[in-house]
Amino acid sequence: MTYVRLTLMLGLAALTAACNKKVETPTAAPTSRAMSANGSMATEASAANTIDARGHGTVTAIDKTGGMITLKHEAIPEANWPAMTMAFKAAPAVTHAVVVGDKVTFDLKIKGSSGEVTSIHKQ
Ligand SMILES: [Cu+2]
Repeated sequence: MTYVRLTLMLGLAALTAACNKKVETPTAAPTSRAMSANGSMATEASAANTIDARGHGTVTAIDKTGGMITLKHEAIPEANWPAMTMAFKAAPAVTHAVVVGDKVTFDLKIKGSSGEVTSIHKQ
């Protein structure tokens, strides 16, 4: 019984670790450091409210099963973000609407240092 419980807990821990890993993709990590160094994103975002913003950029990666899209985007003044490449949460309607390499205009809901692409259009 104890053994089963322990295995379950370890399994959950592994799952959680995998989840965290997914959020902090290799592309997102260096950019968020750049943002903190810049000072703008962290301070602006820790206000905890959601910011609606529009961005322009290029699709560099799509993870349809994980519901993520990576965009090399231009500066987003609404969020005080410099130009960067980062991963965003995205619903299937977004991840299926474009392909890697597309130049796009997108709408964002930004919370903290992460965001979700709520709609996307090829430029
Ligand atoms: Cu960004």
